[in-house]
Amino acid sequence: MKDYDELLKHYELYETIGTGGFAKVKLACHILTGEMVAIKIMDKNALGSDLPRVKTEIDALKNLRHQHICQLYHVLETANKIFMVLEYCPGGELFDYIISQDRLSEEEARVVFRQILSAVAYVHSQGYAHRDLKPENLLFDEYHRLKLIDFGLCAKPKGNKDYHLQTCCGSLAYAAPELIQGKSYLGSEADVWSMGILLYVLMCGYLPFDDDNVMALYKKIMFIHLDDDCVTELSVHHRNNRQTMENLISLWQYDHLTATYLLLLAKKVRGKPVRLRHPSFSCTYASTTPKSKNLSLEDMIMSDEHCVAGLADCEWCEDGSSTGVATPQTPQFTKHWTESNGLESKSLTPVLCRESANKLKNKENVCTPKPAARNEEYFAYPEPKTPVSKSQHKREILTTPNHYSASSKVARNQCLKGTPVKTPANAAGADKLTTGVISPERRCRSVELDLHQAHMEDTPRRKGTKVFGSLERGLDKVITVLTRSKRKGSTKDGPRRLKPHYNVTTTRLVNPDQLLSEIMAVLPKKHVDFVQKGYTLKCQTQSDFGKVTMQFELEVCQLQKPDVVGIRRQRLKGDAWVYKRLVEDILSSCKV
Ligand code: H91
Repeated sequence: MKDYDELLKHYELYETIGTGGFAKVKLACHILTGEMVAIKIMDKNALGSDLPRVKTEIDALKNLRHQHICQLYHVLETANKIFMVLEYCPGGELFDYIISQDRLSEEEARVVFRQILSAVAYVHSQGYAHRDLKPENLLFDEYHRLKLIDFGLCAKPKGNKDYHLQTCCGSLAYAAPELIQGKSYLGSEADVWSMGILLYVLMCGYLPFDDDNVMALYKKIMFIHLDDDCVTELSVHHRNNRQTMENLISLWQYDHLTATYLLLLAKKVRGKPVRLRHPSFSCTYASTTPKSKNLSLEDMIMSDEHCVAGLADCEWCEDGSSTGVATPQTPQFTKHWTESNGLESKSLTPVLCRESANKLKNKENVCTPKPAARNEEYFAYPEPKTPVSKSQHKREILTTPNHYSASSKVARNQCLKGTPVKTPANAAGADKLTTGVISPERRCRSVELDLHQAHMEDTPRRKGTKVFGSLERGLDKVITVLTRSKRKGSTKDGPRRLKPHYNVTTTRLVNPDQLLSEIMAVLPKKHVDFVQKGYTLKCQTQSDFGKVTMQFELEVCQLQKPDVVGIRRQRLKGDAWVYKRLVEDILSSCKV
């Protein structure tokens, strides 16, 4: 191993802790100081046309020194390899942290975003643009401080800062419109766009523009995407097919159609049903109607006659069954109200959302209130995190964030003693390799679709928002509290003992073997190939063409206080959002 000779003079090499595109990242210890480092290892022969990317990154990192940028310490080049010795960030990716919390509170988002901003402002001040800003490229150090990594796509235009770039790069979901259009653009401006996406992800826990289909995603980013619900409603209203309707709206003539589309969209944004009213429906403000003057709230509820909208936020639902809710009588009226699938609805009932009901209580307006009849489906836009929700509380009980895991601490201690760190993956069939059943159908994509469907069937979810909840919630399904006596049945060498960490999903289970077998039973059903090593399952998915699309590890571990079993999860390769969906699907499918 000539290539490693020089490196091994100065560093003790431990396990692979990650992969980044064409590189492998290993944990190591700098012998003289005893400090842990991360070493990015690249094979020059495998790099091919990507070699300039590596040079770009090295050049940039040599010029950048900032508290929120991963520090480059040492570069070694041999005949076949390039080694980059980098600051070790044991706190994991910002991406994993966000999903473990669902989303960040405004306070925490502010702390996190300020660090990103200071790193990116510094990068720009030095004449660079990062061009691949995303939560996967921000890691936490042991003090929970963020460090920006992966400068392989960064650009330093020669000459002035206003030099326009041409290369389209980075992750589509975070890419600025000018960049994906192939226009020339300013690198720093493209970074600012990505930071906007990042801020959205921090606060919402999902992407603002997201689609499985690349073309559809492209359209959304360019705002040339028309909202499906609004188009449907307008198509039904105008008795046009969707395509004709889309073409007409896309003319953007700022006529009545433009107004109706935009106002309908504005309603949707505010969480209201995407419904058009019949043109004969008056917008007269109710309090001006003489008849309404002395009516009590109850009178108003019972009287169709007085159900004059006029309220900015008067809403309607299709459920006419509620008591005391007036149903429009006019046949013509009923006929025109439609469900969003384009079919005529049977009975449509005017209802009020909470704010309107409150106004009613303040005896101002007339319309028939229905308590808090907000349609979940329409909450497609960010809701800032509120102090403590029920589910949040539940999660907090289940997971306790910690800055770095036991493994890294053990490694650090051992490094200081000069002992190589071995990551024991012992117990149940220790060191015996068990290969999972490899399904002939390895369509990762179908897994995603199934997942979506499964969740849709499970619980009504918000459209456009998270398809699934937190990993912890997924695990609620596998919660089975086993008796202590059953635990005795488990193998002699138990799973690794780990401290709570946001990459560790806590269960209420006490039997690791049972959880392990449950996960192993679920993986093939999700088209995930795996190799078992002790309590660690090394998982991967492949495309139809046999390309490895994702690699990750699931490790059943033992937690203390509470003394329960957990699952450590680690993404090694693949799209972070696809990984999130898949792992949540796996965990929520575990039935013990
Ligand atoms: N993602 C986009 O996997 C997939 C822990 C870990 C700890 C690290 C320090 C530096 C880097 C990675 C670390 C790391 C990329 C690092 C720095 C630069 C760089 C690259 C990596 C992965 C790559 C591996 C990362 C996480 C993100 C672990 N990683 N485990 N300390 O270019 Cl500048 Cl590729």
